[in-house]
Amino acid sequence: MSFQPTPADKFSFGLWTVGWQGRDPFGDATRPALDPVESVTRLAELGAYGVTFHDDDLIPFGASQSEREGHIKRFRQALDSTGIVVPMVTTNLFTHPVFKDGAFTANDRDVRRYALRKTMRNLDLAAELGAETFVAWGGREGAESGGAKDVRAALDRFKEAFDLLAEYVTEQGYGLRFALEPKPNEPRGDILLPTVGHALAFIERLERPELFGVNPEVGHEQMAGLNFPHGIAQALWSGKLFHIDLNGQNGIKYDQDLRFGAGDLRSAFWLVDLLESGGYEGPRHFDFKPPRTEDFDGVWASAAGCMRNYLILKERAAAFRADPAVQEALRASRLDELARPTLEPGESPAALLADRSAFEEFDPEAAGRRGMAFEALDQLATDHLLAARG
Ligand SMILES: [Mn+2]
Repeated sequence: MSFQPTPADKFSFGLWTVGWQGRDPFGDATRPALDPVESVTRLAELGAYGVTFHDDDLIPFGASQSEREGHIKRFRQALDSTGIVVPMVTTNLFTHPVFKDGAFTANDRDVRRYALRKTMRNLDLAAELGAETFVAWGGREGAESGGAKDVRAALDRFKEAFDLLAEYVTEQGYGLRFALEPKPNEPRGDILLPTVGHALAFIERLERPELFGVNPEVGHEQMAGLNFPHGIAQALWSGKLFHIDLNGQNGIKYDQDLRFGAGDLRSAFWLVDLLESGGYEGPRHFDFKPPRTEDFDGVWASAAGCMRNYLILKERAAAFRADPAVQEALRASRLDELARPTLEPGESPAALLADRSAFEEFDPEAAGRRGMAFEALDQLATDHLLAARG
């Protein structure tokens, strides 16, 4: 197996990932700025199919109109010459001090209106570049202290913002859908819509819920101690997995943004197994940060590693699913029974009450003694993940 990525694998990277200069709360940049044109060229050579960006990644904050046009023109030329596409665009509503208390939910109304205008301008650019998904990560939408934010009012403002943006893309005829990106904390002490579940519930309160899904990030759910594949499964079940951010994280600590496959490798195995079998057709998007220890050789090694690890896990998951011993173990664990509806077609509460085998004749003690055979199944998964089998 070469594990060589091709555009058919639909791997994409944010310009801010390979372009991260290594600035953190304790240290200065360890790498110079990377020209977006260089990023596009190198990622194409590595086998990626797409790049994504925040407005400010491509066009420096405060650039004049003519400077803006120049940046976009150079970027378009790089896309055209490499065949790289832009499947997703997002807006930076967190770096500039104006967003220190948030954007769509800032207490200052004029900041909220400015954030909407900055986003609408970027929606125009996203549509112009053919993006299908517009990600909204509200990293500054939150608080450090209880009295500082009326969360119910902030959620009203959040809804107001997304309803307005959905109205705008509908009026403009843009083929864009929104993907909300949950995160529990960092940079704010507590961020609104902290998990996939919170975001899914919020979406149902919007005026055009069909235009909204989620963009879950591996590390963000794991920072909350949650099972990422379970969150992805629920997003798929809800028809809301519009986009995904793949990376690596070691448990409940700061947002590590490791390359995909670093961190919780078992979780990554189940994630790839799910994405490849669960009907997800969108980009396999990497949102990671090459550690600040690395020079540019390390940056490209890290980016290549994200794709290689995905392809290795894809091959391992396929081997797991194809193994007759695994299929037997799945039956022994009664996954086929879970897939069968609990009720007969059209069975009513009265019919269930009349079924003596369901209660009066059911032997809970005997059922309680039955083993579930999950350990043998999970060991087969471990064997396949470690390539100790097939
Ligand atoms: Mn992250």
